[in-house]
Parts: sequence; C-alpha cells; structure tokens
Amino acid sequence: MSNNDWDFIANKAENIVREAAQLIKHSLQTELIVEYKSNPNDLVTEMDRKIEAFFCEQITNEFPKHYILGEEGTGKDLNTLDGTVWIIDPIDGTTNFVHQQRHFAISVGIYEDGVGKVGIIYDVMADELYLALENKGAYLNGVQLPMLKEAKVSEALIALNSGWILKDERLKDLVSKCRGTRAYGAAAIEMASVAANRIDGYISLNLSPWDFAAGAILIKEVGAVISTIDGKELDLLNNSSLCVAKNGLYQELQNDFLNKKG
Ligand code: 2AM
Ligand code: CA
Ligand code: CA
Ligand code: CA
Repeated sequence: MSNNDWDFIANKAENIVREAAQLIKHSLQTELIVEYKSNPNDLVTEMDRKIEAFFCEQITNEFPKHYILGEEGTGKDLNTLDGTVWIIDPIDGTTNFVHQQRHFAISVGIYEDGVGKVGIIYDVMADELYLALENKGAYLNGVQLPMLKEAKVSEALIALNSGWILKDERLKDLVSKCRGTRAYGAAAIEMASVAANRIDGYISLNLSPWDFAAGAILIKEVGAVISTIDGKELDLLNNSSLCVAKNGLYQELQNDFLNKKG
C-alpha cells in the first residue's frame, strides 16, 4: 500500500474514532448497564460492546478485506497478523468510565503484516486526540510531538498501578528510587502521556494487545522505547507485560531494576 493509502486510512480511522466518541459521550447522560468479566473489578458496560460493534460495522463497510481484533470478542480466533489488522480497544479505562466519567480513551492501532502503520488514542473527555503515522511522527490535536529527551530514574515520574507494586519486589525498589509515581487507570492514556512528555515511563505486569497496539506506534514515533518488562519484543497476539520509557531511563529500568543480574 502506498503512503497516500495510509493517509486515507488514517483519516477514515480518525473519523470513526470521533463518531464513536460522540456515542460514548451521549451514553453518559443515561444509566449504564455494568457487568463484570473475569472478576468483580474487571468491568464491562453495554457501551464497550456497542462501540466495538460500531467499529466493526464501519471498518467492514469501508475496508471489507481488513481484519479486526477487539477486546470485546472480535477476531478472538485471529492467529496471524498477515494483511491489514485493526487492533481496537473501544473503551480503555472502563473503570474510569463507570466511576469517573472521564480519563478513558478509544485506542486503535492499524498494522500491516505485523508492522504498525497508524495509531490513534483519543482521550474522549479531555478532547485530546493522539495520532501516529509510521515514520511521519506523532501528533496531539494536530500539533507534532517533539522527540523525547533522555531521562533517569532519580528524576522520573513513572506510571504504575499500585496493585502491581504490592505483587512485585522489583517495583517496590523502583518506587523508592524514582521521583514519583502516577496511576491513570487507562493503559492507552498512560502510553500517550509518555509520548506527550507528561510522564517518563509506564510499567504494567499484564496487558492485552488492544491496550498497547496504538500506544506502541506512538511511542516509536517520539523516539522512546517499548518492550515487555523482560526486554523482549511485544507480541500483538498475546497478553504480556509492558515497559515503556524514554531513552536512558529504559536502559536503567531494565539493567538496575527489572532484570538486575546477581
Ligand atoms: P480496560 O479498561 O480496557 O479493561 C487499568 O489499569 C488498565 O489495565 C486499563 O487500561 C485496562 O483496560 C487494563 N486491563 C487489562 N486487563 C484488565 C483486567 N483484567 N481488569 C481490569 N483492567 C484491565
Ligand atoms: Ca476491559
Ligand atoms: Ca484496555
Ligand atoms: Ca477496554
């Protein structure tokens, strides 16, 4: 596919995201049906499912040959990234959506044969749309985000969910040595916040492809580093841990905290 095609696809994707955001905003005026999935803290609402269905309908109409992988069940049997694949989280931060009515995002990563081409993260209530295009940079509401400078642990703000800190000694050590921690409760917003230079890194012990598919493209375009916490390349078809950080900070996290030798 040529560059023009990707501009066309990115434009369509952005339009679908903005339409989906309007549907989510309207839903906040009515009472939502909330259920839970794997446990009572793993929430899902009718809107998570409706928005994923809306994406499927729009994508299938416009691009019938594209594949879709989504959190709420679309493409659950997909076992290859061959072709063009849209990896979608209709609402990232459902707990925030239910409890706070803000701090949630729509996340869309579009991949071709496993290579990230277009990443969109839209923080709906903040009206902040992050767009990344492979080798063409990352943008926040149309303004290009600068390449990130190096950082170090002693001066870093790191996004970390407190539940993970309780579970992992390596994170306790990190918490005691970094400048501060933050927890936004939406992986896509946490990754976008690294890209926008609002925080310096983000670590999670378990996420799914739709949580990081768009963010991974954004992070590469601003010159930061992304991998599993063991330093391995991310797998877009399976769950994994995540370590995102500015240069320098990333190497320090890997060598002195997450994979310390001896
Ligand atoms: P979600 O809101 O789309 O489910 C919360 O810290 C972050 O982790 C959110 O981005 C959330 O995405 C994600 N997450 C992944 N698996 C989760 C789970 N089993 N329960 C709650 N949040 C989960
Ligand atoms: Ca979920
Ligand atoms: Ca998610
Ligand atoms: Ca979700």
